[in-house]
Amino acid sequence: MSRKVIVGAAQLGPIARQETRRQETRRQAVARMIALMRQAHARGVQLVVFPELALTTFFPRWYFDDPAELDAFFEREMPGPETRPLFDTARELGIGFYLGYAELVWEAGQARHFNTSILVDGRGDIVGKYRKVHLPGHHEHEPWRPFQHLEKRYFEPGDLGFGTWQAFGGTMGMALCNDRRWPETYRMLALQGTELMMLGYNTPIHYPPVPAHDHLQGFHNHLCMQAGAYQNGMWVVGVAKAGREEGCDLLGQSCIIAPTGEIVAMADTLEDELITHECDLDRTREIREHIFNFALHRRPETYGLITQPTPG
Ligand code: CDT
Repeated sequence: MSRKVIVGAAQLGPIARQETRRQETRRQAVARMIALMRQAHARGVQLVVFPELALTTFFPRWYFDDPAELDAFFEREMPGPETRPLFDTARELGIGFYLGYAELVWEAGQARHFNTSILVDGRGDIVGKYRKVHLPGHHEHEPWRPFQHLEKRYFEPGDLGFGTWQAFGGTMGMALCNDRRWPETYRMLALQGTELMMLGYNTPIHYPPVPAHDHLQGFHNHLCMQAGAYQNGMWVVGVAKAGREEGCDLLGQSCIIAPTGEIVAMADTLEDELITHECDLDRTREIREHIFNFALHRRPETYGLITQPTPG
């Protein structure tokens, strides 16, 4: 059986806030994603990867003190009335997708909020769910910033760990945005055999605490994903929500990275754009059976500190 999967990275351009028309923004975003799925299908794609929080504007850039206003950005069911067309299109075209969204679940009478992604197969069934582990930003309103990054306030850290799923002829892994900057993410997935990691992101170009790094956003984006791919011998598909969204510039540069660390496809706009590549999952072996043969070369007995709480 072929171990090649044609993957599409479906970058999205900006999504407007339109706070009074909750359903409308979702419908528009979903319509744009379906157009990308149809384009992908025409190019033979089997799996489409969408960005993080792909259904709405990147709302952690604002401070909300009204819980109802905040919760309007969250999905209470998946699929729900506005997102069902994505699942119907997957079934119609026989292609799967990864989707990032804000998830609100009720447990024991408590509302819980997660930054979540799901993996949907070509029958339109959810086969995997991941909740973002590394939440960046800050807890409190910091008016000195030109925009907020309140992920730490609005989401709980993911409680599902780093999982893998047998789908699309291989072992699939998921992560979200800031997770890509942490080597532990890739290693946790690789130790479970992940062959292809999907990751959506929303990355502001301006980083208020250290603006001297603004010009390095693109470099750091590729640096961490290319290193993660190579050091763990896996395909990495990183997909942006890009462009000027509500006055905030978001990085583009969505890309597909081979297990050698090479970028094999990259978006060259800041708009809705599909890039594709035929990913041979057996290419993971070039790395995993040689330079990063974990069984042969890892020395976990010397890595204990990595799983200890951070000193200080
Ligand atoms: N969405 C997300 O995780 N964004 C962060 C921004 C930098 S930290 C404020 C990222 O790692 O790209």
